[in-house]
Amino acid sequence: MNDNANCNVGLVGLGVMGQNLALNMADHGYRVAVYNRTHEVTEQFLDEHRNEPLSGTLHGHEKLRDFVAAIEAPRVIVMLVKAGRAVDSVCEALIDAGAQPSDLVVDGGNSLWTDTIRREKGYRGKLTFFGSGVSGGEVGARFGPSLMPGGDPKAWQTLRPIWEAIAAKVDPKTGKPIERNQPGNPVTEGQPCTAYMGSDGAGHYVKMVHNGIEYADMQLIGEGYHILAGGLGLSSEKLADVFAQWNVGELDSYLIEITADILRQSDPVTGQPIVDVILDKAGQKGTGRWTAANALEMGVPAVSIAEAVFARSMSALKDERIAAAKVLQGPNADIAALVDDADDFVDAVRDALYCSKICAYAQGFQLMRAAQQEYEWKLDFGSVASIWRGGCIIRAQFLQKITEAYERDAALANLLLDPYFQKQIQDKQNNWRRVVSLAAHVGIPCPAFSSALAYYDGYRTDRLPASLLQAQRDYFGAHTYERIDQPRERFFHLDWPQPKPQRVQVEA
Ligand code: 2AM
Repeated sequence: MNDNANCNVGLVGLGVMGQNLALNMADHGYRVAVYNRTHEVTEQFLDEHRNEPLSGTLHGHEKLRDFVAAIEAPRVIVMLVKAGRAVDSVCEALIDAGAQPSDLVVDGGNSLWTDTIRREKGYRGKLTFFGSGVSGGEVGARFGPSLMPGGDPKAWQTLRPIWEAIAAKVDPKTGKPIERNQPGNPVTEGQPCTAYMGSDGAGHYVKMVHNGIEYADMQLIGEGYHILAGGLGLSSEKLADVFAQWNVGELDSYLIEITADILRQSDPVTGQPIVDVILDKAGQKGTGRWTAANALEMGVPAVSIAEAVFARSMSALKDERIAAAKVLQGPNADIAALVDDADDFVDAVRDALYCSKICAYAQGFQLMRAAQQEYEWKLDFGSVASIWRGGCIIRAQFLQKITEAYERDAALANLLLDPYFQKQIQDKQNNWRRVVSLAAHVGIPCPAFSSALAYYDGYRTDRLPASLLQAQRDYFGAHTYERIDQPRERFFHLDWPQPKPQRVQVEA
């Protein structure tokens, strides 16, 4: 035990997320040792927050060895560095600087879950590596993120008091987040938005799926906006009111709320709505792509999540789209001319958005269900939904409904089968179908709306044309098929009549 060791937690990596997480911990009374590779960043950080009303304290260190020595053993060191190589270099450096096998090193970055699995094993005997998803952006990190921890269950017991203190809090009954956005007076009541997800990479996996769902959520909002702005011709100002209204119903969520704010915002340069001057080219950092790739890998039809990723890729082809728009013709039809009652159509788009959102979440949960079998995790889906109710980007009232669905039936095969969600889609599907068909009719792309509808229809169809597909596979490749009148896993092959010889073109 080092006599100078008087910090109860350490934080490495003072990017925006790291800084805010350190402040959040100090806000909750922790004495936080901080370290950043580039020391000026540490100095500047401490300088900027010298007068912040924190009940705990922040202590900067230039040398990693001093940083490690300043933390009470067994140590808890939270790391927020760029995902990838940096995580390993920090771990190696911490080991060199005196970190012990019992010291807990928590990777709070967006690491690939398979890297976390590898690291958790690989660092055993040198340090206790632990992964945690952190969601909520800068403000979440500062005033209460949603935290998705995964790793050794004993290590979780060590981390738990810190994670529960700094996580967002929700009212346990209503699931509504307890808002906080000022330093000092941290929220201590309410249910923390963190829970143990499972061993090794489970936390980072759940965080990745969270981000995949976030991609879908954002794309769905974008499509609703496109249909109403580009199709119905509503102004941004009117649309801001529409989204604000939606935010008091079942769509009540952070992303809908900020969409209303964004649509109300004008460009300081031109005075036009800011959405009209922003280039329509979406960026992506990779977690959505990982989710879609993993869905493909595991054979889970997470179609709306994948379409949301592809929609960003399509948007990125800006120059090609400009060129194609000049030559490729669409239909000569107009939503405004086809809709009698604009308010009624706005409601239909809201319903289409809600139904599609249910499907996107159903897909995300299906994916986690498949992953838990693959990786032998025991994910508690009710708990996953409950910790997403506050703090994170996809926080929404809707997550209370998902929490309740898994409380009703923890082994629910698909969210669509829960009575509440069944009824929602039953009541709203006519509007959903109307919006998707109208969009197709006038040529407005809505890949997430329509793939969600295809997902719903596919999932509820007991006999799909895959029988024909299997016949084709057996015809050209003897891939065999199962029969409806025989037990499963018994495979048959038909000696198909030989294909007719190809017609030979005879020169005249
Ligand atoms: P820096 O200020 O020295 O660049 C987010 O990028 C954070 O990750 C920053 O605090 C950054 O430190 C840190 N970081 C990135 N790569 C790193 C590495 N290889 N080793 C240590 N810290 C790193």
